[in-house]
Amino acid sequence: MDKIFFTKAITRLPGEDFANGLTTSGLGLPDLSLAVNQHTEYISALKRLNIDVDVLPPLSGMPDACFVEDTAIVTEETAVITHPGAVSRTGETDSISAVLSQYKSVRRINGKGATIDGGDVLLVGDTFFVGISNRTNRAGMDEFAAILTPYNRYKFVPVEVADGLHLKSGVTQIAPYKLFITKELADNPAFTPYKKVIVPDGEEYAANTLLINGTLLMSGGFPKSAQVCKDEGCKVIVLNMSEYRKMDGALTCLSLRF
Ligand code: CIR
Repeated sequence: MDKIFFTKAITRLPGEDFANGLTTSGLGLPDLSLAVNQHTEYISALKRLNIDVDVLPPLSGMPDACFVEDTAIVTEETAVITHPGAVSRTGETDSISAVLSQYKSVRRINGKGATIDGGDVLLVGDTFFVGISNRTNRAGMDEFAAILTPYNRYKFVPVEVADGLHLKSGVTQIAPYKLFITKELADNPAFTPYKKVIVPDGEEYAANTLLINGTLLMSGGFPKSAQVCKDEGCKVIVLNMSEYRKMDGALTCLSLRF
């Protein structure tokens, strides 16, 4: 989820079975020791930005569990434990629920057939954009909205996700109310009220950025995207995400922030 100032992040190391996770990338098998190094760099970057980081151990038998973002949506008021849309990932949530309950009151998506992944949930101001994707359905969005509606604060806007795994594979916030967004999503009227910076052709993976305490984390290997964001006035840190990309993961997936 995507407010802009945070003090805390929860991450989880990739485990021995990381290469057995779900992927559509066709980029080959990830190298675990390189993935662990990239994870260390990610955590260092968060710490440099004044975030206190919890690093959880790998979850045995759950190769996608390092992508913690999908298991919860953490707001100022509460933590909503998701029901991930991939069956192989539903077992990841109990452990995250136990960790988050140290910090927040915890609610759970548990309606029949309701699925939602955190990667489909983008908060801009007080508006939650929820990707309706292969992982997140309307029942999941409706249950999520019902949990937060009593706080009388948020709007909920569905966005059909035609390309990419999650909504945030194609759009993230690079400055308050300013979106870095693929050409395809930019046409969606849901985003009309915002300033839109278009991801350069061929660099779509770079759309997933992470704005933390005034600094923008971006994936390495996408120089045009980094330049475009710098030209927009962003202070950019580039991180190598190659091994996570092989498993369809990106910057936001690797942490829960609050
Ligand atoms: C999956 O397919 O679920 C994982 N291999 C990648 C999840 C990436 N998560 C994210 O973008 N929030």
